[in-house]
Amino acid sequence: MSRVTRGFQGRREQSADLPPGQYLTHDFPVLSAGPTPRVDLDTWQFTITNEIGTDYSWTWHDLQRLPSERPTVDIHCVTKWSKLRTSWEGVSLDTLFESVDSGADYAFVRSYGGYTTNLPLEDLLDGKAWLVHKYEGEDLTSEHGGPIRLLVPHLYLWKSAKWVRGIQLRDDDLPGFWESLGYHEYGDPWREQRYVGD
Ligand SMILES: Nc1nc2c(c(=O)[nH]1)N[C@H]1C(S)=C(S)[C@@H](COP(=O)(O)O)O[C@H]1N2
Ligand SMILES: [Mo]
Repeated sequence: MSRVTRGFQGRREQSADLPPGQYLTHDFPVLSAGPTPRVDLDTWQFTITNEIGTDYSWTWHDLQRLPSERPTVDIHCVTKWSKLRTSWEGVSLDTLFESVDSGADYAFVRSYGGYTTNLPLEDLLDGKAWLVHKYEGEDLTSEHGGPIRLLVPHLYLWKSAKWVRGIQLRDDDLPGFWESLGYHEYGDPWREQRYVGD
């Protein structure tokens, strides 16, 4: 299934597609808080842990057997660049969560390399988030989070954890890396929720 966000209908005023304070870029900047970790697909695992500690894990082989989607979405970085109509390929989080038993409200996302970010669980569901391994038809490069990253395009891009390795489901919210350093806990670009208090 292909998903298309606003901006699909031909050419239009760029400003109408851009959240407040954002500018359009055509290249793809790399923003990483640390070195790029080496992630080997042969040993890659993605694990969802529910609030009572049950683990649900997928290998790369498992992931490849699941239905794949090709979302075309706009992405917005808190450092003010946006890219419109980026295309990706991967597995919807809805597909993974079909087998997960949880009543938790919050998700704490962990990456290989130690990066973390948090968001309400509902922001990962209902067609809003994917584990992606291709960008514009090519394997996702390691600096952009390859082999596999999270994509949550309706929130600022710091929520889209590169080199993602798992999600811990929690009854209480726990701030991730940037959220602990003053970024907004939710990060809606359309409400310009960049920093705490925005
Ligand atoms: N693991 C990890 N994921 C991460 C980051 C990071 O430093 N480490 N940076 C975040 C931030 S702040 C942004 S803007 C985007 C940048 O993605 P890009 O480098 O592919 O543009 O990744 C997000 N995901
Ligand atoms: Mo960012």
